[in-house]
Amino acid sequence: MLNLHLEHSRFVHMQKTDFLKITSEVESALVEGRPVVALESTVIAHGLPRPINLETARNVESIVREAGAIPATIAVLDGWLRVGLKPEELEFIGTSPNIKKLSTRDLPIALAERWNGATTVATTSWIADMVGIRVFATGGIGGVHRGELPDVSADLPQLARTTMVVVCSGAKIVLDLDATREWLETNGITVVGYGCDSMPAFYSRESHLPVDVHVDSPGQAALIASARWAIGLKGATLVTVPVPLDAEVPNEILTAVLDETLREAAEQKIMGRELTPFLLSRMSEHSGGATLKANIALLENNAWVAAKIAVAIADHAAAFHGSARILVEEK
Ligand code: PSU
Ligand code: MN
Repeated sequence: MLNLHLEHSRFVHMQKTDFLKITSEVESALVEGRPVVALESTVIAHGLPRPINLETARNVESIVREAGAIPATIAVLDGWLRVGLKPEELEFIGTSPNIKKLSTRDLPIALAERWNGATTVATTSWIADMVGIRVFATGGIGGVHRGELPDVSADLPQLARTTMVVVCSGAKIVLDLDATREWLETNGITVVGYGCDSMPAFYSRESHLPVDVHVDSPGQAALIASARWAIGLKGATLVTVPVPLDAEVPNEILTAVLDETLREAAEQKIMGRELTPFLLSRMSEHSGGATLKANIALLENNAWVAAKIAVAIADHAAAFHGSARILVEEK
């Protein structure tokens, strides 16, 4: 009894710094208010085939740098929340067969049990928010899956809890896009179309679903996000960017491979955390690599846009502070 009590009180006093390691490069950028872009690791470990996964992860980091920001790839290594990875650590995530896919519910277990794991959109945005990173680039967010069970990605509630700019190409066609769009609206997540009027559908540049606003520059997106921070409104600013034109998957190919892929998942009873990686890899096989090409192109493009938004936020931070629009009515 006594032991248990002592153990308990020790754990109660644990803090986030007991579990968190940030590279000095990312930390000094954050301290000095320079632009940083968070990147997820599930796409590296489970979203893309090898060896193009590692190549893409490296390219995405370089693109963020070229655009003027510091990349902070996030993962869990040996039970540590890691913000910013060394090249050999990135390689480990991209090549080791024992990297778990960690969503929100898994995070405490991963820390306590000292796992190695890749972070999803949900966990990456949570960790990024905790350390004060404001912009996060990914491929596509999770959403409401099709099918009978209401399988809703933890990405959605996490986006509602953290005030982060999340740059993505919408949700994947394998999801129930209408239900996903409704969920975002209900939960107060602002959907920004970056050069588009409809919400992109990952492999497709367009969908029948509206965005809340069309912007044409990183500065416009940055201003919308900053307004959100200024008033303390929780939830993400979801900046949706269409896949580059030359990598878009034609509709005929998409509809053909989609039916086949969803049927396979149902037949093989693929569920839970396996479902999204399964759907992505089967679609790529059925489309002769067309969806994979699109996936890589949009990841790289989103990294560029995210970095430019991070730069705009950093450039204007001082100005926003100085000119906050608090109107005091005069008598
Ligand atoms: N989109 C991709 N590749 C991916 C994912 C999304 O193009 O690998 C990953 C992201 O990490 C996202 C996760 O958070 O899939 C969603 O999985 P689930 O539906 O199990 O929540
Ligand atoms: Mn799920």
